[in-house]
Amino acid sequence: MNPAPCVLTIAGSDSGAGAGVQADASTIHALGGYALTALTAITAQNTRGVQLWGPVPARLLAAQLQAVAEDFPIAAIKTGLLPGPAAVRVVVAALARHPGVPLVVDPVMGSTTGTRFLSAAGMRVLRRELLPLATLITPNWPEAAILAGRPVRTWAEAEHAGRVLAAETGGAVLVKGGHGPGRTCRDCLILKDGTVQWSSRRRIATRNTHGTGCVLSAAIACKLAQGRPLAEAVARAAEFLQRALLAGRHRRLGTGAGPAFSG
Ligand code: PXL
Repeated sequence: MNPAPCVLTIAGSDSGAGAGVQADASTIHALGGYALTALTAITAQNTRGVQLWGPVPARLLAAQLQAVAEDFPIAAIKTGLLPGPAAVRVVVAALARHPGVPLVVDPVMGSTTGTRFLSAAGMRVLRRELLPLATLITPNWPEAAILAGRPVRTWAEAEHAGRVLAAETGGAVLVKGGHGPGRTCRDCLILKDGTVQWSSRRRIATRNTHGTGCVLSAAIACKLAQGRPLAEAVARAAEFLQRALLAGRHRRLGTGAGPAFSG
């Protein structure tokens, strides 16, 4: 049997384990990968929101990235919460050790409950230095609007923002449709060559949506590590998330927004 491919997640800790590195690691293991983790920040959090959070010192983040790089064959990488310019720069420097390894960047800016994680300065560095290295960027509507510098209020505007971002970064962009209106969730994938692929799925009525973006980007990274081409990796990851949301839709874990994937 082939060994599980190593997938590195560079992300924040969620003590409630619905999002962040905990969601990434459970997703990667569920999909047959082996999760390596480099923590960027720690949040004191439950299903009701973030109580307190803080960044991991840049030196400690750099040391985690070096430790895993020295000892494991890393087949794909994803980034989630990056708390500021120093963390982004450390990640960019570490990526030089992994040429040709697929990189999924989930441009996490804050929590749905309103805590802001990435500073304006961090955002500038992310845009200039990290996004151009990404195989795929996975913004939701608010993130796509901020990164593309234009409003995203309709499906057409979502595609437009995605095209702008793809042109600017030279990589592929998945504008996720979870924030859109109606009974279907429509994701827009813009490939490197400018090809646009829309995919629609039934929106699942559930309060358990915490960590959807983390689960999706981790699943995409895992599928890429397993050798799937990008569009297929995205489709299979979205199917995994859909099944997880469906399976957990009535579960009550915590009193607020429960985890999107709970095993
Ligand atoms: O879903 C974005 C996100 C990512 N990472 C961590 C988080 C959150 C949202 O709350 O807490 C650690």
